[in-house]
Amino acid sequence: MTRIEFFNRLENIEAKYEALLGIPNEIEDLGNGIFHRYKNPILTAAHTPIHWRYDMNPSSNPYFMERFGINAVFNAGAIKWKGRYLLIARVEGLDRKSFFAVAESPNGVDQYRFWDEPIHMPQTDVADTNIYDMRVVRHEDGWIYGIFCAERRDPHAPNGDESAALAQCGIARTKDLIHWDRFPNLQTVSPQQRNVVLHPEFVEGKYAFYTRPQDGFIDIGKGGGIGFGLAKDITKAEIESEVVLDPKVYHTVYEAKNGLGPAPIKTKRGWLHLAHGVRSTAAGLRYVLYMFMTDLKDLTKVIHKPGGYLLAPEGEERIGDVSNVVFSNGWIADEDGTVYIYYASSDSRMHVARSSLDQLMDYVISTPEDGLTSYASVGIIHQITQKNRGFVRS
Ligand code: M1P
Repeated sequence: MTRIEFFNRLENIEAKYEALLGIPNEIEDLGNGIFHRYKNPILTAAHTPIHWRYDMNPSSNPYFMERFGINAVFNAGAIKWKGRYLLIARVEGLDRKSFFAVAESPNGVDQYRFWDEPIHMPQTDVADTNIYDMRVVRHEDGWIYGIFCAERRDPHAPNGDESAALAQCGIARTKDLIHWDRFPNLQTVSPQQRNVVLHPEFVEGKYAFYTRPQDGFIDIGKGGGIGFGLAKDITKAEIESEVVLDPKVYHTVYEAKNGLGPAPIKTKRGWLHLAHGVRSTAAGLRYVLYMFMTDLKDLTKVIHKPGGYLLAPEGEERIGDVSNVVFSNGWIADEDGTVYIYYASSDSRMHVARSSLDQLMDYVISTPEDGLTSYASVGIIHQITQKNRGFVRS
């Protein structure tokens, strides 16, 4: 490749990149009354900066080839920061290792652009192999916390088993989203923890965590459900006892397992929660999003829970590295009551849906609960139908 060809290729790649970042997003028509999806994914592997991927020097990269390829961008935490809508995304290289990187948008729905460098997350004494799925929590102690999964090979794995892993909850905090202090991983009685979330307020003067106790990396074993526990000291957090507040239930969308999404949003009626539920199908696992509300005083008491899912994979969302998955660990409740729900599809890309606090509260409070039988479902339709029969359109 000549020098001219090299720089032509660079310019073409830069032009294509800028065109991608400039595509305006459009909201879908009609929606379902609960939320509106936006049509385009907001972050993909192609959104990662060119200078992360290419060596731009013709003498060391004569073919202008990618030197560090990105496989996917997904499962992003979210926070509004200095008037901008930030995602702290899970970026996964071709080498399968994930890391965190901040991407910023002026409006929360398009023009997402990554900051100059990924986050340099410090290691603890025991090195992680992989880190992912950060929940970003503005805590009332004044810090911004990143709570994430820190994974390494299971130290007890037999020789030859190169897939047995140990998942723990990593804890780090920051004031500027650039410099992070890392603390030891959360200690609980459960051998494995993924999908751990920090509650934004102190509870009984302690740090409160939502957990997901699990016996194995893949096998739930005797664990499962969304748990809750308190830790005195965030710098060496330890939960002595966990209470399961939202268990998995037979023949529901969270039959196989579940896990909390982002930190809950406080409303006048209760804490609004977004979670993912998983069930096994003949085509593999299916991940959907669902919601519930907990009591303002007793955080372990679920007071409202609509039946079924809020959002399930649709269209191209159904296809990716791990197909038939939607997963959320970030949402932003704006000052005007708008709620942006950030979700990933099939472990491949990020999307956004728009709702409002009023809509989500109405959805959670007034949607019938899961009756747990076909008979009960028909009963709900009967009630709605009867009500409609007596209603006169004016
Ligand atoms: O592949 C789907 C998701 O699987 C895991 O979620 P869970 O722990 O509930 O099974 C996570 O590893 C998540 O990153 C991934 O999106």
